[in-house]
Amino acid sequence: MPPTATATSTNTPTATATPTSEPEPEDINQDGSVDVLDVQLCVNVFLGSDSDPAIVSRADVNGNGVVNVLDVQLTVNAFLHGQLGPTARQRTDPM
Ligand SMILES: [Ca+2]
Ligand SMILES: [Ca+2]
Repeated sequence: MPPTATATSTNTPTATATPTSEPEPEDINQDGSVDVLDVQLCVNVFLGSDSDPAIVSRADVNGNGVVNVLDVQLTVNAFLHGQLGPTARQRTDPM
């Protein structure tokens, strides 16, 4: 009696990755990446220790006219997501 070969095909459609040409809104210093420096800038504006108009306007990440803890939270989230992003996107690789 030959063993029956069970072919399990787990073909998941891969989402087309759209290249992000525009800078992320959380990239407050506009150096091309959201990192701890952007978090620091947002916190500085929130605390009132940074009054540079260009920084202040960009620190308002959600664009509601004020820089508060929500903008800091968005920047922190973008920072953490950027760190976890590349690893999370490799989960569709077959083992
Ligand atoms: Ca940055
Ligand atoms: Ca805001």
